[in-house]
Amino acid sequence: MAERHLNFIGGQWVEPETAEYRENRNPADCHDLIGEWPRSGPGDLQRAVASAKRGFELWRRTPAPLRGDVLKRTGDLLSARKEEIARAMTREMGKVLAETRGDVQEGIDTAYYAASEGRRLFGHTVPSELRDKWAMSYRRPIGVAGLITPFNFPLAIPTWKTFPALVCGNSVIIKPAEDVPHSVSLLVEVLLEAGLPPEVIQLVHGPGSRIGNAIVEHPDIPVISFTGSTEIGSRLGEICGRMHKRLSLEMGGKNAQIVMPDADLDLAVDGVLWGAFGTTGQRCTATSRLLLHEDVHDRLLELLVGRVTRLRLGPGLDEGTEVGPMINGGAVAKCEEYVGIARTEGAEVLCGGERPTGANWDAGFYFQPTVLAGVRPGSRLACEEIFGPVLSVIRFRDLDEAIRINNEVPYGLSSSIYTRDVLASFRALNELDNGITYVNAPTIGAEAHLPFGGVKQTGNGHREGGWEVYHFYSETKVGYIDFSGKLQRAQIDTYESTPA
Ligand code: UN1
Repeated sequence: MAERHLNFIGGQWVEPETAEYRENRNPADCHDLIGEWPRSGPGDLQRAVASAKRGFELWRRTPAPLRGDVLKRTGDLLSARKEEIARAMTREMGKVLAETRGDVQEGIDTAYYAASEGRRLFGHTVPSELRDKWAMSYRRPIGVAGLITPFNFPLAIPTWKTFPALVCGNSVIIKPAEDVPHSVSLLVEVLLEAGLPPEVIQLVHGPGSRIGNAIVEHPDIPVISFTGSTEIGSRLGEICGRMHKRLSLEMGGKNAQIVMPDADLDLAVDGVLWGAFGTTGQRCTATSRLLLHEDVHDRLLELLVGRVTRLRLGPGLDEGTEVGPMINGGAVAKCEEYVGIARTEGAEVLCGGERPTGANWDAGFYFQPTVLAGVRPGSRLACEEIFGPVLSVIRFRDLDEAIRINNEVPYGLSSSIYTRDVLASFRALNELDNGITYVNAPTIGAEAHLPFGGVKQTGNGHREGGWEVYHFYSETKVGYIDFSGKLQRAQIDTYESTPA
């Protein structure tokens, strides 16, 4: 019988009220049953909210540097358990071990940044226009934060949201993607061991349609952070707009790598291999369009296809594997569907395009790394997010055209340009409509201490990571202190009482 895992609600590990559980299986081998996790019901969330409100009352009064100390210990514990957590993550999510180690490292980096932010959380002190009066802004916690996290970074993305929310003094209810419940269960274990008061965190497993929605609809959860599809993000936006909630959305991408004629082509090939096929293409930041200048188009494709066909597909736990399985059958089917669309749109399948078949592959959710050439700007393939190892190649004539093609999609997360021309690099930084642009590096690989996010349909103006996220999880308050001992009226007495 599979091991049953629990929710963490009200300071304890508890069964869901529904008594329903969902199997968590290894996407590299469906016969490998990892365990069963709750499919919670509305009553579970209700109890989580009641407890998180108690947790908030305690935590908001804990000095921020002490809140930071909990995150420091969390970073230490994640470091000590890095290998174990990485293995558990690869087993449930599929990506290769080097990447899940990186995923844990991103959590560690986020923890140490958050720990030190507990000693900053800066406000401003500014002069008042009146005599003997001070004016300052400072930051207050908001309340219970509802965090809804995706499958592709099973630990890092939950830490991007949880750690800043906690350092700012909020309590947290987290609902991880149903395909990867184990990683967040381990994270909650670590936070508790690090000394987080139990009611400050609640973990409620379950379907997005049930628990995710209930979190967003709940009147006592004033701040929501969601990473996932643009379609769901739009629905959450409507609900949060109606309820006047603060909402951070991190959604789709259709990220392009541009290769100029003067680029180091070997470096550009290394970049696109990692950007397009790392994490089996399942990153919001994945390279899904390769824009090639006509002078290097054929040469680069020749180099690229040679390398792609040699990529080693296999279980992420095998050290030799370069590309792991996808998360589930639906993700594989979507890749197949887009290869079909490519054919009807007149693109050419240069390599891949299918699931590998045979005894080695049937138990896992594999799809071959795929390169599609002759993709037309504006076509479905060029504009829609696939979230898999499928790369669309587009030819361009000059930088103006490359910039136009980059910008004519609904998304705007990351972009990249390979060139040795300093003028072209800066024009790209200036004119590509994305939240992140890389020069001579792939579209993936954001670092934890810089703001992360995108423009257009990718986001709603907020950023995760770095210093900006701390503004999202705190409310700015202003204090005026008048020590003149008399009534001073702003705007009116300002000039009256002050000789010019
Ligand atoms: C995501 O793609 O969903 O920049 C997050 C990167 C990683 C995070 C990606 N640090 O690729």
